[in-house]
Amino acid sequence: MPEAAVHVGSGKVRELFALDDERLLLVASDRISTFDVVLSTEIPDKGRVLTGLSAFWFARTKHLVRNHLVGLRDDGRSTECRRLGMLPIECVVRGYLSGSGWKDYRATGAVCGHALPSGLVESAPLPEPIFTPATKATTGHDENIDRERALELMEPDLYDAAERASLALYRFASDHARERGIIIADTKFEFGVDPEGQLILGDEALTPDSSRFWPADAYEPGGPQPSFDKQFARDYCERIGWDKTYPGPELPDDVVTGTRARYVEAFERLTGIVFDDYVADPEAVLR
Ligand code: PZK
Repeated sequence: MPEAAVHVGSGKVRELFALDDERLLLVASDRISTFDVVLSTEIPDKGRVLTGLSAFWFARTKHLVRNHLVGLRDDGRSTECRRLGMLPIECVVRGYLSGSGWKDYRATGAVCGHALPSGLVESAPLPEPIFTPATKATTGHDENIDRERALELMEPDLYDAAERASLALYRFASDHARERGIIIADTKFEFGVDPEGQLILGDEALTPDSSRFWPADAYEPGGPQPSFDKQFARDYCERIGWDKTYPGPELPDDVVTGTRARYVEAFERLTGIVFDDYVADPEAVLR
């Protein structure tokens, strides 16, 4: 008999369990957060979409960097992974100017020590993707930092390896996504090291929860862009005048259905796999 899984952590919409000393189980729920609040209404299959997408990218980027994936459970929402020592920074790559990157640029003309050309507008493409690390906040928002600040927390060789791997992963995935009508504006990776000190990609990767996915056909720099997956839910929240404090509103059925369809559409476009085929056999994304 295998030992029972021990709960070791909670994210906003995910749970983490220890299977043994070497392995963890990452479980993605159907919860959704908008404007930083987790809503009481779930989006059916959202956890499966994110788990399947992440596993798809892990399988296709092994040539760029090793990753923690051991296997997918039959439920399609649970990932068995290697237990790592996690790095103390979030590894963010930005190809477009949005979110805190846009805020920092507007205030200082730079993002995380990267001086940028003047005159860029909100959501503009950057001349080339930039690595913009952030601290891991336990409460509130992550803080953008530069290389020097990051090196107060970790070894330069490991930082440089994480930067190189992050940029390579972003270039690979953003090219793949752009050919399928999705702009990955930015994305966040979490790396760890194995007992041999090797850099390993962990967490979820290149999902709509860890990235900004924009529909390419609506892309119009000069302002904020619609989110590929969450825009129906965000529009509804704006329409009813919610003040964006806890608790959030319940979502009506048409908003739930529309949001679910967008998650499934992102999955099918990016993986080329019919979502029902993934549900029938999650390992379809690994082949
Ligand atoms: C790890 N998190 C974040 C995610 C949560 C918390 N392979 C790994 N080894 C060791 N630690 C982690 C991982 C991974 N992935 C990830 N915290 C620790 C997190 C989801 C739910 F509660």
